[in-house]
Amino acid sequence: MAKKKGRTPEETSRDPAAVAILELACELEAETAFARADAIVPCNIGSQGLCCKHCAMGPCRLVGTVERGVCGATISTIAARNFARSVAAGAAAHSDHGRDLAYTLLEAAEGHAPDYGVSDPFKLAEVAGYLEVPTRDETGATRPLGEVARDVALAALKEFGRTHGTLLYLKRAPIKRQRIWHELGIAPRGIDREVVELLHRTNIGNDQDPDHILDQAMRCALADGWGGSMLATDLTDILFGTPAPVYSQANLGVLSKDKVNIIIHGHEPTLSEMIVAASQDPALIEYAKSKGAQGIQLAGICCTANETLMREGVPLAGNFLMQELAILTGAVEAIVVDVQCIFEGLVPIAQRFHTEVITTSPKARVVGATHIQFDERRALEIAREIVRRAIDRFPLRGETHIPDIRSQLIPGFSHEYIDYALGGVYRGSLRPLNDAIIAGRIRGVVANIGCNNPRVCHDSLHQYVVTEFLKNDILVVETGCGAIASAKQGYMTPQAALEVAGPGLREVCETVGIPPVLHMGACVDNSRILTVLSQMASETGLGEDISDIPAVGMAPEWMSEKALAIATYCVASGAYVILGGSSGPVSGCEEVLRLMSEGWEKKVGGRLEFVEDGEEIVRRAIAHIDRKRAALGLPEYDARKWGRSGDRRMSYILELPFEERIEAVYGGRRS
Ligand code: SF4
Ligand code: MSK
Repeated sequence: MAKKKGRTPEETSRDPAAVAILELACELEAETAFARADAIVPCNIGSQGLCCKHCAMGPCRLVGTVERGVCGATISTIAARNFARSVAAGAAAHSDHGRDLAYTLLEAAEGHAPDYGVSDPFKLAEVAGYLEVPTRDETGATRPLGEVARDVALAALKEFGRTHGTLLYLKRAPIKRQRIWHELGIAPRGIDREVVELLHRTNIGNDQDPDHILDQAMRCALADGWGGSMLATDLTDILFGTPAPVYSQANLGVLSKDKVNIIIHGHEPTLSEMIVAASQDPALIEYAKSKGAQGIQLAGICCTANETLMREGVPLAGNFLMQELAILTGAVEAIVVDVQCIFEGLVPIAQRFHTEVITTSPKARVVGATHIQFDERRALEIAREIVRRAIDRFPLRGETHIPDIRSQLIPGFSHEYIDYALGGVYRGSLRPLNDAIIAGRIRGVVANIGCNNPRVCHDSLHQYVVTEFLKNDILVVETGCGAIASAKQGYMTPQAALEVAGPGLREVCETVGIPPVLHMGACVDNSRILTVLSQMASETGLGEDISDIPAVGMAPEWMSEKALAIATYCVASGAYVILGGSSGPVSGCEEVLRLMSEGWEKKVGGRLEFVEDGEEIVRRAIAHIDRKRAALGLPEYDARKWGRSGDRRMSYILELPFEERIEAVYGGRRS
């Protein structure tokens, strides 16, 4: 930070823990992503989607009077192709993650991965139903769990290379939505096929109709949302359990001054779940003590963090932009990474401390890191080896700077738990949520998801938009690094509803005992949001399709191609989606911007917009919610109708001394 004139720490992040460490980075002259972002001026042509480098006749930069590339490609074709290729990359990343989980389940079911098993047999049976795997044999007897698990894994793998028909999971969408996909010809077939076809179509000399290219971008993204990502979520639940509320903490203050700190970072839960188990191994805890530590503290960054948080309550050290900052505390013995969102900048920072960067995936190595390849067949053994290595680093630890900042949170809101919380064990349903929206207690729903981006003041847009939505009685559901931002802000406790939420939302949260911001998991778990929206559309009162629901999706600080894939599958599922923080990757092409907003709205009922400013994001989102309410014939939202519930008066009254209680209730009259 110190070398270049850039933003001050306070201008760089809204998170006080991050600001404290950024001040330390200035003192140490340590380089972080924030400093690199200040030093690198983004390419004005590439950032608008106006540069094509798909062949060696280019790269062609379509600026000034240049209207076509060497091959004759127009600005619209180039911008659409660039966007589509990002969607393909994002869909590939999520879906490949899902494939790995299918292989893990298969290995476990066939007895080759003894450290894994079926943790949620109910979910296994449900998924078997979707994948047309019988759970009973010809005689009607229940098939052994291992056999069903094996067949579910094989059926899941088949979806990646499906040769005929469309993805089986599409039937989980509302009927009307399925019809739209089939009529438009964008119902995804094999998951891999859609990624490959999109890359094929955007190769030089192929699809040269931007609208048609974007249709395939939707089909590919749908293969992610209703295919790879949804499978990843379901298979993770089968293997490690379907999340339910747990208690945890968030921010750098969860690191321990006295214990061995191990950070898990990346996306896949297969190794991190084993590291959770290894860190609880009494022999390893004793080993840590033998090295002078008081124990072992695990903490997570990014979506590996979200996976282990949701199921095990492993605390969150921070979101995407805090991976380097965690090392700068000087208190991290090892940062263990698998795939996606891992900074190459971790190694030079770690080399200034005693921290070991350990890569584990055969798909992602980093020069200068230690590579310990993960193998499901020896999962716990490898996890133990990693934990032991971290412990060995503890005596090398120097001065530490752990900010004493952490927030409480209650994560774990799978769609199954939301059903249960709202409807109880015998009649789990989203009916109460629909009713609250119909009555106007809840004005609508916002899904706030996605990354951080150092081009934006860290967490600032997440914090701003979420606060505004809560004040406006809008229930917020979250995943990914946006969820971690809210967790750090303290919005994921039921108490937050009393302090921040508007009167109607507060009533609902008080009644059900839920936070006003629900943590639904990692970035692959946006599939859970699709499931909730489908269920809401299936209940009566809010139309019959996702596009009818007063809901908006957004990623105000997005940076990853995965966010583009997520945004596109949400739009293709009928949602209005806003990507924030910049003018967007196709801002140089009016036609493509129009195709993705008005064009997609006409075709699929959802629209994608790029909006830089937080206030404008909130304004457009609320306007959309109110428009959808009006279209459904729901009463106009009116905050004055709510907030005088008996509960609140009762809790206030019960705290009063007896005489004052009588006064409050009867105005002093006693019979
Ligand atoms: Fe240029 Fe066309 Fe080649 Fe792209 S595909 S680099 S526009 S010649
Ligand atoms: S980790 S994709 S920065 S949400 Fe899923 Fe966070 Fe975005 Fe990576």
